[in-house]
Amino acid sequence: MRIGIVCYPTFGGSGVVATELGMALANRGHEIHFITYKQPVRLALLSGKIHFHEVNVPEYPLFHYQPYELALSSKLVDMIKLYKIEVLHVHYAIPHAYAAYMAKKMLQTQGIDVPIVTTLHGTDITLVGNHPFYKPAVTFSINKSDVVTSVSQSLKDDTKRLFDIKRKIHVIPNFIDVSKYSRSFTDCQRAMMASDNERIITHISNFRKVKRIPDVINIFYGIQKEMPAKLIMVGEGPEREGAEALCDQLDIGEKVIFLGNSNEVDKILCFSDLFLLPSETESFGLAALEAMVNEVPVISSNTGGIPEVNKDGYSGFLSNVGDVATMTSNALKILKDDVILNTYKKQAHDQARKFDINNIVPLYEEIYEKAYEKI
Ligand code: GMT
Repeated sequence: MRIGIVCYPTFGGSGVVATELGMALANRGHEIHFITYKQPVRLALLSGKIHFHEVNVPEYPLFHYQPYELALSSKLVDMIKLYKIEVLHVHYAIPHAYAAYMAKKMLQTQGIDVPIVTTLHGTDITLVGNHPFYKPAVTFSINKSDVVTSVSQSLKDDTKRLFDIKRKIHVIPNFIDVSKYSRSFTDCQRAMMASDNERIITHISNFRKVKRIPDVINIFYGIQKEMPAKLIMVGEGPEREGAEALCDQLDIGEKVIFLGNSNEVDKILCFSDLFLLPSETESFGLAALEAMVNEVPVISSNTGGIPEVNKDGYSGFLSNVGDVATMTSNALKILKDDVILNTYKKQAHDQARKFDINNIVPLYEEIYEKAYEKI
């Protein structure tokens, strides 16, 4: 099929899922058109099967806010016509589902009908979309999508609870390419980060409030009191500065490495012993899944969709949001000896295998066919 994909091209999970999905679909013979304001960060290679079309928003001084939705919907109209795109898949409802609906209506006036598949990712529902300033438009555009999917059962329940949605919501969990990850990864440069006797703890996120970055630091503070350890913090965001200050205050600055954004998280996860994800809310927790496939057990909160991914006492442990003491003691339980650690590492990988790309991508293909037939 010829499939258009709209997403945020940055480091967020929704953009990563959209990009990995597009690349997997191209490998399965589909023609993929990414339509977004920048080339997605994980999109390494363009080819005959993968195209990228940039949405430009010219600056005009009259506008206090430049109208991205307008530019996007116009670009969608042009690209759908030019490349005969058969299905449009938008990731993250705001403003993508809205712009897609506008494009669809414009195309209908020209006798073209293109189905819209909207995938809800999390904050578009639980944080941003739920704001009264956006809610009517978000509700409208979800209801106007031809097919709606969500990345977890928990997000589906939240959507039904928070919005008046008439559409059926299909749960299609996020996925991982298990074959890409293996411990035989030849470039695993552990020695660069820590000495042999140190445990390596990792956190990867966009450092927003919802990630509870101070909890990450405080859990690590408890760990390093009991055993030699390093904390690797990957990502950028508004909480980073405060996190650095907290490390300084706790006098653990030497043991915490802030790496900034990385495109190659597997190169960091390959030498990590434990992953921390104490988020306030998380519709899925793709970062945890990426850790698990790299044999890194996860200490997480038990909120949102995380329990659908991380299994308590198997791939790691889950506790209530903010329960730093339990998270710390569970982390120590896993880290205290090599035999236990290796058992959890293996179990984390086994759990991640359930989300293998080969099981999930065909579910999207079925959805596209259904959406196309509906038109
Ligand atoms: O976590 C974020 O703040 C980024 C956000 C995004 O839209 O990229 O992530 C959301 O979508 C990911 C992919 O489906 C999920 O794995 C994350 O759990 C979800 N984040 C939240 O719900 C906070």
